Amino acid sequence: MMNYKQKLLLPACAAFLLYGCNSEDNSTNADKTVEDSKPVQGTQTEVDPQAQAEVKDTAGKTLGTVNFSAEENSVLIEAALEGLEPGYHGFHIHENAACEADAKEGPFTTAGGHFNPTDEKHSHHAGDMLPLFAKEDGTAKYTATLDNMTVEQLKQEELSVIVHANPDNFANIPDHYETDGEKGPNEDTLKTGDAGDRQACGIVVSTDK
Ligand SMILES: [Cu+2]
Repeated sequence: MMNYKQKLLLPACAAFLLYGCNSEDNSTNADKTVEDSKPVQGTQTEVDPQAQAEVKDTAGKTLGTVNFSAEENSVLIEAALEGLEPGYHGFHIHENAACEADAKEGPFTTAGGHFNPTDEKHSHHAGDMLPLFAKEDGTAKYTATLDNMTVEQLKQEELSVIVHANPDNFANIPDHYETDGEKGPNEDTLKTGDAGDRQACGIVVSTDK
């Protein structure tokens, strides 16, 4: 298992992988990120995720990578993305390994619904994750630890990661809201969290050689 210091360094290294190792992107901002995230005492801890997803937008541009690492009884999820609209974005694991920007029903719709092997309502789906927050400059750094999914599922179930246009309401619609006489969250909200269009997608792949 990872020691304490390695855990601390992981987010910095995720950013390093995105900005530092990709020699095509050498903007001032990227340089600053590398400078800020220098490992202490010259140690070079490598991120060692068991699964990852390269997230691309509807134009096929890579926005960054989402890494999944096993922790004790949970999954550490780390992402460094750019090119997003500032603000909160719904962020989920979806049930199909398909990221078709030109899908008939709309971009990335072939990724299907949220990964939900136990047939739960939204906010209890295995694929429900904390929202992604993009800063004014469109970058997002993300670290979360969840136990509603496992690394084995992420490696084996042929899944994808979706970044939505809107925030996820986690179906938290109090009963004083009604739609067509129905109090609280309606069926659609219980499926999707009303997170809206699918703006970016990445197929989850195992990093096993
Ligand atoms: Cu989603």
